[in-house]
Amino acid sequence: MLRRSRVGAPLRTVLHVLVTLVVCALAATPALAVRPDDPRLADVWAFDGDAPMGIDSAWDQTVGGDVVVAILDTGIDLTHPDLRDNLWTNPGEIPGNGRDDDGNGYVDDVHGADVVSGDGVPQDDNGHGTHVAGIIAARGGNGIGTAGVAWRARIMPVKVLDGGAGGDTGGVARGVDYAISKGARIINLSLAGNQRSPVLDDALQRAQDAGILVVAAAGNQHRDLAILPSWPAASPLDNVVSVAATTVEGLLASISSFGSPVDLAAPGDLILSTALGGDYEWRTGTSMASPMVAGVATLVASVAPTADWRTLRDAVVGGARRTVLPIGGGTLDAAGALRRVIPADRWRAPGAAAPAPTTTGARTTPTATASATQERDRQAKALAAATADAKAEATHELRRSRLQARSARLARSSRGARSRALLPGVVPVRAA
Ligand SMILES: [Ca+2]
Ligand SMILES: [Ca+2]
Ligand SMILES: [Ca+2]
Repeated sequence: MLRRSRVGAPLRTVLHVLVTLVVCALAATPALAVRPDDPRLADVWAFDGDAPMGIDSAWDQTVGGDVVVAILDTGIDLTHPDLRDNLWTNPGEIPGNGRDDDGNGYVDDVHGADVVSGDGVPQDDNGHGTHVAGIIAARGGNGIGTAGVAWRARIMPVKVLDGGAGGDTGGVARGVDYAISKGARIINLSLAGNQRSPVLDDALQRAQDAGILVVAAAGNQHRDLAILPSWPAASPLDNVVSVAATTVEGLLASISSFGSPVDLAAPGDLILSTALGGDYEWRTGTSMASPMVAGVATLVASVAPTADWRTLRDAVVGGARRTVLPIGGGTLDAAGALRRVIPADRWRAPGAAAPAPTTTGARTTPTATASATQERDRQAKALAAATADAKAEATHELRRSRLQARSARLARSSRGARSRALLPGVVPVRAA
């Protein structure tokens, strides 16, 4: 007894010191790595250090947490190795039992829904939504491909556009309601139409009432939205943030719409992201700029768990860089956005968060970046030329089979198709 007590006391002291040391070490070591090791991350110019959009400093603070971001698009490639681990899961649905367990009208909608076909499988048959999803939340730090802006966030794919990347505002409105009902905090709309739609207006109002921020592409018609608006980019609702696209030089992309209704500009020219079949590809458009902003809003939401669209909007718009571009607001700055919600004494300084930089490629000077981009541009164009014929053939074939299927559907139910086309307040939209 006495002997055990004599030995036990110093042991307890040693253990106490060890535990204290471990606790102190844990407290001093931030939980997150700064820069993920994904091999193709160096090919995403928007994430090349802090210069394009402040991403490195942002990743020192957060990488997205469990925030749910809804992507209303052509669906996503549900088996893509760089997306599947970040998929949102519907807690109310038992997978694969052929039943609509949560009674929302979609059977087995385990990872999102297809509101075009009315089923629970938002599989992408176009590629647009898969690319957009990768920009927001391709899985970072998994040793494959790229990383998204918020690379540990939760993706909720909602298919509102068909295989030809077209749709109507009735479908988009159903997608918005799905996202509201399933707890998304941010909705990305990389789509636009030329006509305003009361049906979509009402849905966006419901999103505002639910506290959701909606990020919308300005459109690719290179026009002044103050004169010729596109929708929902020009929506007067304050929870709708519209986004123009910029190039690596910080200029407005030649296709991008602009004007005072546009709230932000973000990288949208030759962006590398996820593609169908587990692949990667470069795309250009305001469709690529919108998810950059949605991703940053997701980062903000992850450090402000109770914030609604007001705080998220204030962060992305108020934290933007001043610009001379012809838009209503500034250019996207992920670090600037986070500084609006993280107090200065809790801001992690560069380099303080990780023992050593994990950058896979050397940092490039602006000149080197420009020439690297020209090279990438050349490569992308060469690739595009080489595959254009095959794609045209495939598109033709797809269009033909789709037309046949459509004719068959119309023949089966002409009354249903006609009544859908005549729904009041519904107008066409397209991927942007
Ligand atoms: Ca269901
Ligand atoms: Ca089920
Ligand atoms: Ca990855």
